[in-house]
Amino acid sequence: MAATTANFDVQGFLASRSEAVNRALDRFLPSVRARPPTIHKAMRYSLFAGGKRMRPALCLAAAQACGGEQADAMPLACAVECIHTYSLIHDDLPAMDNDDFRRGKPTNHKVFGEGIAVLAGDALLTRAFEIAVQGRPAARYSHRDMVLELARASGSLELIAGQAADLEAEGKKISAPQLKFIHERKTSALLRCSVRLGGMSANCSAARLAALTEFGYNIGLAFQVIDDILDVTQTTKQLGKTAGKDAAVHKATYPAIVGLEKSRNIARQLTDKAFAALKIFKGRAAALEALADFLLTRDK
Ligand code: GRG
Repeated sequence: MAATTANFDVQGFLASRSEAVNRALDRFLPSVRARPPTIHKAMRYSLFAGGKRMRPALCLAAAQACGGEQADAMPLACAVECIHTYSLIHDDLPAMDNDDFRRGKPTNHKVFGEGIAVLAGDALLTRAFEIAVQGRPAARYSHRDMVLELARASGSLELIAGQAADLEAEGKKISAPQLKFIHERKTSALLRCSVRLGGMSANCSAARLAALTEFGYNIGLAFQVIDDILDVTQTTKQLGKTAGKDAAVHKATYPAIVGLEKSRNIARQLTDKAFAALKIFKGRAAALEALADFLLTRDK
């Protein structure tokens, strides 16, 4: 645990930021009365199904570390959450992971059918870009920079690359470096993008942006290692999504390749690297440190 983390109320931070993010998302999303209502109901169903809101919280915490205003970071925080939720809806489809539960509820396609679930994901992805440009640009970072950041993180060299490589690895034996390639893209890219956007909204210096990039990269990798550990150690009820799935489909994961104990050590080491990257903030990054610690010790 980092020195400043012990006194930080991370649960309180997450609760207050989630509330603010949910209010903003509600404003940014079309009403369920907008025609045709089904698509807007489906978008809102998954978005408000109760995720942890880690990416927006990280975005807002990064803005805070850089001395920024929450209001300037909020559209970017919401945009990232929309992209994340789209990726979950599509990942759960029968053509991909074929899952029945997500965020403790039946998956989007189970409720609305596959066609609408595909469209709800598409609509959340495109809405994200509209939302991202609702805020103020910063002196060093234009809306173009922010949109590029989001597009790159979610495109075919990052998030989609990770998902495609993951799909292709199914049922195959893959090496630890191949697994790291998948994790860097499938999970780390969007987490890294979240903190970078928070920093950009606060007009951070190039050195601080580099520090946030290093921090986001490492917590992103740690996040996925922990996710894989939880898939083995927790129940479906606890996770709100199907547990034990990785082993059932012989998915390559860190616990499968190096075992649970070594996986825990890897997550710890990655989190330590993330902490080290925050030195430049000289104690102003308490929320980021606490969130990294929370991610490491989370149980769902
Ligand atoms: C379909 C383009 C496309 C990408 C899918 C998100 C994803 C990529 C796959 C889902 C499976 C998975 C293990 C992804 C890695 C990222 C991850 C751990 C997502 C779950 O994030 P949480 O735990 O979810 O933050 P909540 O529901 O709390 O927001």
